[in-house]
Amino acid sequence: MLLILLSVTFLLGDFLGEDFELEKEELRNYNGTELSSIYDFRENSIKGYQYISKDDYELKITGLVNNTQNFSYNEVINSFTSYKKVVTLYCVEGWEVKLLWEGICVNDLLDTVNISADANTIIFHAVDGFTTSFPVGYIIDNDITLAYRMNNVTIPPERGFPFQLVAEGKWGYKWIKWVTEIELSDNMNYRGFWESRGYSNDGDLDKSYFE
Ligand SMILES: Nc1nc2c(c(=O)[nH]1)N[C@H]1C(S)=C(S)[C@@H](COP(=O)(O)O)O[C@H]1N2
Ligand SMILES: [Mo]
Repeated sequence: MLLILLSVTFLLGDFLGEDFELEKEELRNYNGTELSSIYDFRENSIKGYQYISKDDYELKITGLVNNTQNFSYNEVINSFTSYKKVVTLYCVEGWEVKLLWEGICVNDLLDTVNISADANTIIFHAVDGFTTSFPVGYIIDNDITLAYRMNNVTIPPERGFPFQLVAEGKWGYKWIKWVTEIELSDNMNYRGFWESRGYSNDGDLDKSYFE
């Protein structure tokens, strides 16, 4: 019986790819704080779910940098210190999720490329063509993280595997999922997907999301 169970688990593991830890349940409480479930969200992505293969994945750091970088998934996960934090994501559609995020600090990634002095904007690109941008200072001064786990499990494909930006203090449309590229730019007027459709460029939670 045990053997059958074990082999079924292995087969399932193979089928799903080892990224999605079957054996681990998501955490619903962290240090006394109740968390939402990672399944509590509405699918409203611009092109639906994206399924990124861990083996082919590359995170590129490009633009106004002295040396560009290409990291594999494992390089990102294993080369940098990881941080954990409970943060709530608020979508402009009126729903929210409070989750435990775990990821690396974007600063640590930027340290590897040596940003040019004239870079003032960071544009994040995703596999579905979605983009969003921030002043360099926002990312650096707030120690913004790029998450690869939520509620103690690997971020599932539907929620942005391999990485989602934890854009604290910003509306959900700044929390880019399925991130593939971080571009340093001097274009302070760059506008991302929703920002070029009338949503505020800074996306600050304490202000209206319309401009
Ligand atoms: N690549 C990409 N990232 C995206 C989006 C998208 O359509 N594509 N939608 C954004 C919006 S509007 C919200 S509210 C959040 C939702 O994140 P969640 O699925 O983790 O709740 O993802 C953001 N990141
Ligand atoms: Mo959203």
